[in-house]
Amino acid sequence: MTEAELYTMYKGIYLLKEIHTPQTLKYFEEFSFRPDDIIIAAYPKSGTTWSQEIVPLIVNGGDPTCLQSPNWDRAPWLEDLLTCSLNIEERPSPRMFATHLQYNMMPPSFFKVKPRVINVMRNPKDVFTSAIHYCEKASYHVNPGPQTKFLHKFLDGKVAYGSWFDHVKSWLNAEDKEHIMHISYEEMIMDLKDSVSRMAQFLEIPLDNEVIEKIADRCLFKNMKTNSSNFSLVPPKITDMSKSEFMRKGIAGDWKNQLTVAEAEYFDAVYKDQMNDIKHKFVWD
Ligand code: PPS
Repeated sequence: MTEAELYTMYKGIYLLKEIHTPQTLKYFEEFSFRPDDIIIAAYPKSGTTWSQEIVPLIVNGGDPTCLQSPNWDRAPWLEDLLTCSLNIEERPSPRMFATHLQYNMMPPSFFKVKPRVINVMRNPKDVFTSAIHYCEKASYHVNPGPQTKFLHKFLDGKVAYGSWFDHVKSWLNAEDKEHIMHISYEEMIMDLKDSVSRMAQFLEIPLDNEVIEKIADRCLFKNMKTNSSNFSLVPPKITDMSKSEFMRKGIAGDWKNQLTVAEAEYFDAVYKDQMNDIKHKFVWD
């Protein structure tokens, strides 16, 4: 199916017609935040689900019972259809959410209330690699087709949720920096314990070293993979995990197995051009 059939245009970016209906987007735009809400902001395939596992564990002092509900319920996407029916207004604080949208697309209440945000970023070449596998199995995404063609769409932001560059730059350039923590997938891969500890500190949730270690261990790829309450619950008609699992490889640098030399060089040239005004030091640079 084509972009016209599967996607809708929202503030200049493609969103998924099935998940982001006009009713859902209205709910999102009118959403009222609380100061102690916690938001995970990540471009798709950057570590959203991973953070939807870590943050609830931090909030619940390491108690794994909070992981019994699916990730889309324990930290729902603000812009998703399902979220309207979760009775979020009744949830006790601190509520946890995720979003794949850019900073400038957040609703007015976000800018007034300034809830805490954990912004997770990942090497865009690995985001692309993860995305091509995901789009092949998810019926609500346009089939990626030939890799180079999909690469151009990805770099031009003609994919669901728009441009990786616009997304990352929007959160890095956000005002009120003190309520936003930036972390990368690669830092989490390199030292998960330190990443959990930094997230807990940012959220001002004191945790014993032992609890931090327990959370980090539980959220290792091999251990998280066994938590069936994550994406493995999605019916095969919607996401065909027989093509590749949602928890696919969970590594940094898989792009080396995916991109041709010419594709990687083209990617680097676009990256250099798009990111030349960004001072943030990324692990992958
Ligand atoms: S989504 O669909 O946007 O919510 O996807 P998202 O969760 O952001 O990203 C999916 C990728 O994250 C990997 N993942 C992990 N990597 C390391 N450790 C842990 N615990 C972990 N959990 C999820 C997942 O495998 C996808 O990456 P790839 O490269 O495809 O394996």
